[in-house]
Amino acid sequence: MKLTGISLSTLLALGSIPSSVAVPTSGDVTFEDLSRRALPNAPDDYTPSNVTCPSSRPTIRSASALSKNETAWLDVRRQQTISAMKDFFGHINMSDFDAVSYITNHASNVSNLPNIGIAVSGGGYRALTNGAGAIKAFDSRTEGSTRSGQLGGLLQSATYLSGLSGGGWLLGSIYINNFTTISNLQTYKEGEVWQFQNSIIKGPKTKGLQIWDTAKYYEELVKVVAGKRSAGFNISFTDYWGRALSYQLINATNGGPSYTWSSIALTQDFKDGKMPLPLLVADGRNPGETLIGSNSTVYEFNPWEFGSFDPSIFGFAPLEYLGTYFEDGEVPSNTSCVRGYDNAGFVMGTSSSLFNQFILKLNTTDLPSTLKNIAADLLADLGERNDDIAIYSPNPFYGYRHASAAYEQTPDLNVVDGGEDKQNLPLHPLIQPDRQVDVIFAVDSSASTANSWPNGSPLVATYERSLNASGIGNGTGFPSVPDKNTFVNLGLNTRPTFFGCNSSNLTGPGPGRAPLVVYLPNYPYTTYSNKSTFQLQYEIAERDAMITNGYNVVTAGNGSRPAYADWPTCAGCAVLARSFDRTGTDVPSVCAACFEKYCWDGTRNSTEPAAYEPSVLMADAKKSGAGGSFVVAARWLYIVPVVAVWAGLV
Ligand SMILES: *[C@@H]1O[C@H](CO)[C@@H](O)[C@H](O)[C@H]1NC(C)=O
Ligand SMILES: *[C@@H]1O[C@H](CO)[C@@H](O)[C@H](O)[C@H]1NC(C)=O
Ligand SMILES: *[C@@H]1O[C@H](CO)[C@@H](O)[C@H](O)[C@H]1NC(C)=O
Ligand SMILES: *[C@@H]1O[C@H](CO)[C@@H](O)[C@H](O)[C@H]1NC(C)=O
Ligand SMILES: *[C@@H]1O[C@H](CO)[C@@H](O)[C@H](O)[C@H]1NC(C)=O
Ligand SMILES: *[C@@H]1O[C@H](CO)[C@@H](O)[C@H](O)[C@H]1NC(C)=O
Ligand SMILES: *[C@@H]1O[C@H](CO)[C@@H](O)[C@H](O)[C@H]1NC(C)=O
Ligand SMILES: *[C@@H]1O[C@H](CO)[C@@H](O)[C@H](O)[C@H]1NC(C)=O
Ligand SMILES: *[C@@H]1O[C@H](CO)[C@@H](O)[C@H](O)[C@H]1NC(C)=O
Ligand SMILES: *[C@@H]1O[C@H](CO)[C@@H](O)[C@H](O)[C@H]1NC(C)=O
Ligand SMILES: *[C@@H]1O[C@H](CO)[C@@H](O)[C@H](O)[C@H]1NC(C)=O
Ligand SMILES: CC(=O)N[C@H]1CO[C@H](CO)[C@@H](O)[C@@H]1O
Repeated sequence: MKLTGISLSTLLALGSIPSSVAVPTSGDVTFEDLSRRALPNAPDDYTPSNVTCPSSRPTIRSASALSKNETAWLDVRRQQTISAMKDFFGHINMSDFDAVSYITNHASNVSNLPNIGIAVSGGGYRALTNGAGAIKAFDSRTEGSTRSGQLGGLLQSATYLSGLSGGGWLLGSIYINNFTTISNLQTYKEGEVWQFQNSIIKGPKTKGLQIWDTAKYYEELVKVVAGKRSAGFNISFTDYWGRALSYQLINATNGGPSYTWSSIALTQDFKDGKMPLPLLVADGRNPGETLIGSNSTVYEFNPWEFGSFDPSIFGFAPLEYLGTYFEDGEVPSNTSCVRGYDNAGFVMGTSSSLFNQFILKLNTTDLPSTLKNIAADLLADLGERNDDIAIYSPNPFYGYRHASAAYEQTPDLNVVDGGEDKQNLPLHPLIQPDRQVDVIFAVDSSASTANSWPNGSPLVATYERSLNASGIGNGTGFPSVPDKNTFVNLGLNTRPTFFGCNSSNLTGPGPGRAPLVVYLPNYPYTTYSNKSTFQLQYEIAERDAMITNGYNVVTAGNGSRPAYADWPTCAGCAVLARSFDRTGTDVPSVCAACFEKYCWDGTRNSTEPAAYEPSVLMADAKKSGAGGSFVVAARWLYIVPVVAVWAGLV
């Protein structure tokens, strides 16, 4: 489909679409200049390079506190979130409780105010699109999202936004493209990002009429990765995978080989605290082991650092200087520093390295011969049991005396998909006591049931891990959650549910020291959103229908599910819950009613449930008038084929 330069409204104006069909705002295209984005600041494109170390040489630091960079940034960010929270509560109906004044009155001591985190799960493009719908609903820049009863502004109020695997692709798409909006990502045209109709296996199309030559795409992937290899770095299949992802998420023409993850910290809007702190999660495979267990190390990439709060490492390396040789936390005096290792695509590929296995096992007759040769070479080098790892070599924690022996002694780190330890929601960075997060909006697009729907599985995994308080849990706290069968039997995977309302019933360091978790499970509001994790091609209409469904997931039907008409109010109460505790404020009656309704009450039913097969909830809702975003979805599904037929493109 080629709509280059023609906006949808132009097509409509030409009269070939019935004027009774309203134009969705996201289709009213203004093609934004994509050159305004994070920084392509790597010294030599994809190849990491030796550079002179800065005068204060990079070091590995202990995880015993937040970094100085984060601490300083938080002061700036928290001022921004105060006005954002006032705006947010300005359009949330809190009945006779004046939440705006509450925020104003407590603004003199920011630590009394809510500290919000948002977590977007893994699950391939399903998780990217469903998560995108969530972010779209939470973003005050989305048209209509700040009308009464909408959740727009929650993103602006949040301190942290975490993602892993497919959720990490979403994070990268937003942050590397200068904290752009989902609406913008949806309207970028052919030759730009998010053209998921072009399979990642076959590569993007270039601008204009020419169809991208798949062979040339693979030649590029190989050539660019070869540069890194010939500079002396060990590579893994994730290098190729990260390059391929970059054509979908960063730049369709050349895959943006010089964009680094650490450059996010250098952009002015980030420094000014105008966006939440992005946290990307990956897992570590313990040295000498091939299975990823619940005690595997969880890493985070924040804009300044790469490392882990887990006792196995308990340290952080400066992200910009990843690839540098460290010994016991120092760069030896005769060694130069390395920059450019933290390529943004490589970082996103690392968090989603589960896909390595999938691609390597694709029916090989479907793969171009270039890829078959790469696969064969790599498997010969690494062995099949190493096909899903990203190699981080040299290991920045080499010789680091505070790391466990296994990590201290290994010359390279094996980093894997952030969901491989079953914690498919990136909660780990948000439950670190130092971050003092009060509430986590957890958007779960996991394929946990046989039909690829969620069933609370990532919450169970994180809860169980946190129980090992003196070991791998290392001081993290988490609300008590029930087993997966209970999630299904009680319908906790069909609607928003709060866990941890009772702040004295938590694991970890003590009362109130774990966040309230708002579980937002993928559910079929307007489309069957349980696509396969390994579906790597989405038509534009399918992509947009998924995004709209995600919008409905987090708004509980956007005002169109009568039993959940109180949802925006109750989301507001979830934001305030821990703050009420700290300020000794009586819970207003409107919130008491919300907690009564949305908090898990401790009931269990662990009987094996029948097959879970929910149906689309609002399939016939399209004629019901203005307002609900499900209406927009229905219009989209109608409009896109009409436009395509009209333009002779099908
Ligand atoms: C993508 O890369 C091409 C080639 O370097 C460049 O001309 C184009 O401006 C880039 N696009 C964006 C949106 O940055
Ligand atoms: C990023 O976006 C902001 C807000 O839209 C804009 O003011 C800024 O100029 C952009 N930054 C860059 C580097 O283009
Ligand atoms: C991090 O903080 C140090 C000072 O502690 C500063 O020199 C450095 O520029 C900061 N890094 C970034 C990316 O802001
Ligand atoms: C706000 O919610 C209350 C119920 O809590 C309801 O009675 C009232 O009509 C709502 N106000 C608006 C403006 O929606
Ligand atoms: C700010 O609030 C926190 C948390 O309630 C409290 O521990 C701290 O003492 C307060 N600081 C001041 C200066 O009042
Ligand atoms: C993880 O658990 C396994 C089995 O319980 C154990 O053998 C291994 O030593 C543990 N690894 C670490 C790093 O704790
Ligand atoms: C980078 O420096 C290291 C020594 O610090 C050296 O071994 C390596 O060959 C250099 N790489 C390149 C590409 O110059
Ligand atoms: C692989 O693909 C080919 C052609 O697409 C098909 O004929 C063959 O049956 C497939 N093999 C398997 C094992 O799926
Ligand atoms: C590459 O991997 C091997 C095997 O783990 C290791 O001995 C070597 O030091 C690594 N090379 C670099 C440059 O990290
Ligand atoms: C409180 O915690 C215990 C486990 O410590 C759990 O069994 C119980 O269900 C929890 N109750 C609620 C309401 O969360
Ligand atoms: C528990 O769940 C099972 C399976 O869904 C159901 O058949 C049963 O009625 C439930 N029991 C109760 C007490 O609700
Ligand atoms: C709270 C807690 O137990 N923190 C520990 C986490 O692990 C490091 C490294 O083992 C310890 O030093 C901390 O005390």
